Amino acid sequence: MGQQETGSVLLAINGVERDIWMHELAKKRQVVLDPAEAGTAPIRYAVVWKQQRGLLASLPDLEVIFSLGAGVDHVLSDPTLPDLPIVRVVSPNLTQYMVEYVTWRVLDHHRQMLTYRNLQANSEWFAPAQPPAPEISVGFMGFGELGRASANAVQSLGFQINTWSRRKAQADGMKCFGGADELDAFLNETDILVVLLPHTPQTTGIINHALLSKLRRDNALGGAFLINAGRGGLQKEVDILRALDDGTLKEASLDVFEIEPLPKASPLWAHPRVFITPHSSAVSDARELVPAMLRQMDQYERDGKLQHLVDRKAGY
Ligand code: NDP
Ligand code: OXD
Repeated sequence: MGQQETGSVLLAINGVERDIWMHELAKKRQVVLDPAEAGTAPIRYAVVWKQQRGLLASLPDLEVIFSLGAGVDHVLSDPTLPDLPIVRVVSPNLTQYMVEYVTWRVLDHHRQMLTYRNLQANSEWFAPAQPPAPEISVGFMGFGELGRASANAVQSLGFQINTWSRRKAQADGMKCFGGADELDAFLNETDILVVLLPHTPQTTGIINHALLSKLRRDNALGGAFLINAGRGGLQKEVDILRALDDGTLKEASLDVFEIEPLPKASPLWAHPRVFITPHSSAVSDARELVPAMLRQMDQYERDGKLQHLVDRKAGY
């Protein structure tokens, strides 16, 4: 097939190192960073992360949009977005990274890392009581690709698992809740809350003080914990700070923020019971993801089929 038929790929990624994506895509396709560079070759595909508003609508030959991430709020927030299929990331590496992050944060809170740090700082030889994992429940808000894999890993360590999703799920040995009607029951039985929801109009600001106050605090760890690796738009940071300071929350691990990078002036940075990572819980690796995108382009050209499509109506 000539270039005229296969067309070009527009790489429209912002806030991410471009060279590696360019390098990997260029192994098989003509790649352009600006539509003007495509010449007469139609731009049939776009690989995007936080693309410029209006850019995709200006491409008359565009057929498929590939998101650089698992989340697609950064694509869908463009009000001029053309009505085309959007492929999101579902990949073993990304899932593995998230499983590791969630397991790390759950164990860190469960094994009282902050308490030990403080004891060490004071050269104190003291072992605080350690509740066993089966006495602690970890609740997953969002039980999709990442939530399910992370919950399986945490379950294998012996914790009780609760899940909450839009449609009630089924999973061996886990207590599954679904929809708005069952949210309070899910929270009331959860000690450590792990948030792996997408950011949609329905989930914006869902992690607020009222929600956090429904978590179980009279548990073996003496308080409730929050781990958010979903999106910053899910959380109200003033509410998280208030919840930490009034005893509603004991500790929080946050990987995502309302504004990223997290502004230097944010009080979250210095809070002694907040653990911050810079949106790095699960990273998109071009060396794994680009071959998968290229395979999808080839498949699409053979039979029109695509995998991991976003449900535009549901918003994820
Ligand atoms: P999936 O689409 O596979 O799963 C999403 C889950 O959220 C599903 O269980 C879905 O319910 C549930 N959900 C969606 N909307 C609602 C709602 N209104 N009420 C209740 N449940 C809802 O996504 P992934 O697991 O692949 O990824 C989840 C998110 O993780 C991404 O959208 C992204 O924002 C974030 N992410 C963050 C990364 C980071 O580095 N911090 C890296 C990768 C992803 P149902 O099962 O019924 O469809
Ligand atoms: C993603 C992310 O959505 O990295 O994949 O945030």
